[in-house]
Amino acid sequence: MKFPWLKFVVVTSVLILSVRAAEAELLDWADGVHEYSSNIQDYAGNKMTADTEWWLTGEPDDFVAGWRSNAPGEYIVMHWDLPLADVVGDDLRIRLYGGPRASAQVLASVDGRTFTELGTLEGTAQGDFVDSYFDFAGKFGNDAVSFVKVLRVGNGPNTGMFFDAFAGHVVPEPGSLVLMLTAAGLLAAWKWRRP
Ligand SMILES: [Ca+2]
Ligand SMILES: [Ca+2]
Repeated sequence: MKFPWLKFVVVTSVLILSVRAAEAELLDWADGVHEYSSNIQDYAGNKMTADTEWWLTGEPDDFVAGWRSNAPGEYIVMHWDLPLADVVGDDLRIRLYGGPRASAQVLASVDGRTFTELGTLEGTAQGDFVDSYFDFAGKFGNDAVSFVKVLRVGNGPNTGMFFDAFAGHVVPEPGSLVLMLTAAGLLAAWKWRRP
């Protein structure tokens, strides 16, 4: 082949584009708010209602809802229409900010009734959003998660916590898997025939 570097560039580009497309396709932002305590509000103090649950659903947009200091037992339960996959590594991403002494439990559920703890959230530097990640591995057997709950632990001064968005991964459809395997197979065959 006259331009071996060209083949390298093409193969690498196709692989990077395939992986990017697969990642974008597999990320799944929460579809609804299933349940929440009575005092959940935005940063300006407006209580969340059925009309403003979009503060928490969908992609990150800097619109938030959560709790301020001195309101114990606050919680939010998010819901996904399609069950979430237990992929290799972390499965759940939560974007939030919180006071320096804030903390919360993160739990997940298959049916919205029985919840299993995944880990804890801590406060962040003042006003800074952070992404926290959690793994479903070994917690739900073959059952898929459709509900995620954040439950306030820290209460008192500097324990406010506000959430922007929640994401999991869609269970990959057989069709997209076949497509990716076919692409990988074609690339391998091309490399084999034209060393
Ligand atoms: Ca996992
Ligand atoms: Ca938001």
